Amino acid sequence: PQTRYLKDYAPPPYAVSAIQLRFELFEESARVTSTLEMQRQHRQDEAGQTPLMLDGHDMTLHSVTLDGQKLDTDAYIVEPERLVIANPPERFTLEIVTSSKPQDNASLEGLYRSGDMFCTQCEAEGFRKITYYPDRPDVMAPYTVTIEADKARYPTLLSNGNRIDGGDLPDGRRFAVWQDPFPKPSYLFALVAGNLGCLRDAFITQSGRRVALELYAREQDVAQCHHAMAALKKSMRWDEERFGREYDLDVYMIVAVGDFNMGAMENKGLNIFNTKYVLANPDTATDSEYEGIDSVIAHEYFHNWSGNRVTCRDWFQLSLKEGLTVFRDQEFSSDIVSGPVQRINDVRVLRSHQFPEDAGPTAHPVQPDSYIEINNFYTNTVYNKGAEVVRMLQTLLGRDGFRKGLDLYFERHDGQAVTVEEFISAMEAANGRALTQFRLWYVQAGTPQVRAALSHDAASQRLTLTLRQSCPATPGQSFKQPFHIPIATALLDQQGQAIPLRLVGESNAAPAPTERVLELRATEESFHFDGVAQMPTPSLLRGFSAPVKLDAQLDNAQLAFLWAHDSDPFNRWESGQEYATRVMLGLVAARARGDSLNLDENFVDAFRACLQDDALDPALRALALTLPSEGHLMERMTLADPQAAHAIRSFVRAQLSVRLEAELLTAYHAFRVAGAYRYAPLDAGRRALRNLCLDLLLAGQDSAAETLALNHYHNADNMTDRLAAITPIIHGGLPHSDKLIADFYIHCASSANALDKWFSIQASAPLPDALPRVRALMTHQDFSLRNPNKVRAVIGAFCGGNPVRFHDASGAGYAFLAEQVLALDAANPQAAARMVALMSRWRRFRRDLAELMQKQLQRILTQDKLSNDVYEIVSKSLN
Ligand code: DPP
Ligand code: ZN
Repeated sequence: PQTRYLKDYAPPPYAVSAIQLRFELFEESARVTSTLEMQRQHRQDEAGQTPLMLDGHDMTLHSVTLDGQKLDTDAYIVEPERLVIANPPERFTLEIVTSSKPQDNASLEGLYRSGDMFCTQCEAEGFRKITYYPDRPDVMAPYTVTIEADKARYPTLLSNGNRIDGGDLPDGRRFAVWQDPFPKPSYLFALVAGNLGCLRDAFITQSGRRVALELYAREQDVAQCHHAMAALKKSMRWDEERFGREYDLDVYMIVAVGDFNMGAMENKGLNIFNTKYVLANPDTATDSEYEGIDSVIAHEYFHNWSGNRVTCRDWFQLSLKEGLTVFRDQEFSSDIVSGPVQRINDVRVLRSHQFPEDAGPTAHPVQPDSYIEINNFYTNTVYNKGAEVVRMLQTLLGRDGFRKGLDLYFERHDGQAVTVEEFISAMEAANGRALTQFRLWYVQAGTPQVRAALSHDAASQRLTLTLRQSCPATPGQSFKQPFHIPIATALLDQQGQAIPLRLVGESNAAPAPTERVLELRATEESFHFDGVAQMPTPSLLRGFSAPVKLDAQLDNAQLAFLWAHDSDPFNRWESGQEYATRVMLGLVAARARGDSLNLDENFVDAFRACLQDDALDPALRALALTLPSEGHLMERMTLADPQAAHAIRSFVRAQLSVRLEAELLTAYHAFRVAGAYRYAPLDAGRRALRNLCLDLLLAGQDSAAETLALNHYHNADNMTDRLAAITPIIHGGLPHSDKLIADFYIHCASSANALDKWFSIQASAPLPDALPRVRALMTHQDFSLRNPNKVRAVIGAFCGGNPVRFHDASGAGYAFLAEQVLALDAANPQAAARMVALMSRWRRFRRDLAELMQKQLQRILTQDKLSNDVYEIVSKSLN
């Protein structure tokens, strides 16, 4: 496989000024006629020739016609991945006829079938499976698309832009013509043909234009589209109000598709969504899935500006659109849910997925400089760390400065395909501020570490805060330059009040702020504050102002103090997590020594105080009382030991259950939500806290608690509560487990999304017979290896969400994963690569486990016909 490098970028030799596509869809094949208006941009080789190279594969080529002349087969070369015409004229019209078999396309890339419908997925390089084309984002063209299909089976025919024609054809067929006036790269092309129901609404933009909103799904699923429709309207209004961005076409369409590799896709005017992020009703979706719909609908909508109007020059710039758009959707969710809750959840995702990636063999910068398979770079680094980098810009420039920079970026580059550099330049120009050192966040991989030390001089009432940064080596980058790191800082007195922060030398004419963003640029810097009477408790990196690992050198008493008193809600949560982590790591060490285990009374007291702190909103309290995950504990061990992490987390849960039984029971009853279920953030917060109490009550494994959970289950009128009630029963292997699995199936049977939860709750149960159960689930009639949601619900839930059983010392879990990766790879390489990545950090584990994982990775690598996707992940992992 070939590696591609950012440094090799060259502009496209030919531009496309217009493309017309005609799709003739049949049950056995799809025939595509593409007509391209092309112009040479420059001369290339010494002979003055500029060969035209069009990307394409997995198709049958029927004819090539240049300026009306059908070419002989010796006038062009067909290679496995491209079509080459040696020296076409300066301007020409090229017609290419190809066909493919969508019904056999299991890669879910290009044109494929999902159930009874035809649909497409072109990002990143799927368009080349549809027709021969310069399939790169810096080739932009206006599209006119004609779709012809059987009228009875496919009455709904959709593509990007506006529908300009349509009608009946002979032989019971029908056609529709779509025109997208906005030039776009091929990755934003989309087509859908099916027999679909539609939920319709409308939106009036800030300038008074009416936009038709259409959500398409199978007829029986249309009733589940209302939440998504509301989310779309909220997103459209929000982007106008916060960023001044208005929608541009007359129609905005979303289609829900059951078989989809990603969450959703922002095709111009015609988003295609995984059903998981569109369909919801109280019986099928949990509170957090309702939130997920809000954020993914917003994300794809926001791409219309950050991605579509201004797109990427090449795929090394992927974070230009993804990091920025994730930041935008996080800000949206923060406004509609709760700022602190959203921030904590975003940081949890970053820490549990991106930090490990940044510390492993596939670590790469936010702007990667090479790749083998671009599909492997839709990563937490590009998305979530990319969003953190954009957020730091907002922190450094202020909200207004950031907005000015973004306005200038859109103004300068509307209709263009650009790079990260253009984005930073616009921020600089709009703010009159150089961001030279800041650019390192895009090109250096790895999570920086920051160590903080305080010293206080009572005589001069001066406090010195010293910050020191470092960054571990990552593949290909052994040495790192210091980053430009914003550190939001407060100092708390003994009552938890933030004291004024006056830097030495500052005038005291105006009152000093109680929170400041300190900018760490050198390897080590000290900041001196005047007028500090006593040694304060530092509250650093407030709101997680930078994606770094902070060691503030606090002791447990200080952590408990911040957990109870910090006025920054993020740091309250953070301090509780850090305190719990330390207590648990202490127990891991005790267990290793063979000592008896004892959960510190101070920790139990602090936990109780948080549970009973009615000043803390229930959603935040639920987060603050959620113990760090087994994965988080493993990250903090020298060598990860899944068995130890599981044993200790279970021990702490069981201790809390017994020692706080009365308090948990009181809270459980106090946070009942009155009335019938509806999704609303405040209700969701109460449910989260109540269900956390229930979960802890069951960790003690007594039968009274099981009865409580059974009642909770039977009284539930929604998926959130049902799942909360049965998870601890099924995961604990309690007496009613099997009966509940059978009963829950009946609740889920009519919805694929609900069934995913029925599968994953079993696959993630940390019981001794987990693997045989998983194998049995894979033979269930509702399971299919061809459906990515099911693969995630079973294989993903076991290998990624059940560490103690996946990492069984026998190695059976690893052998199972390798077997599934190979089975998947033949059909859907993207899905296979995602799964195999679960073993990529094998070196982090206990020696015996590491060796077993390594063996399986080696076994995979010896297979012939491995996809580039899997090859890249496995070879990098073994390096
Ligand atoms: N579906 C992906 C996203 O929206 C790719 N653009 O992030
Ligand atoms: Zn995106």
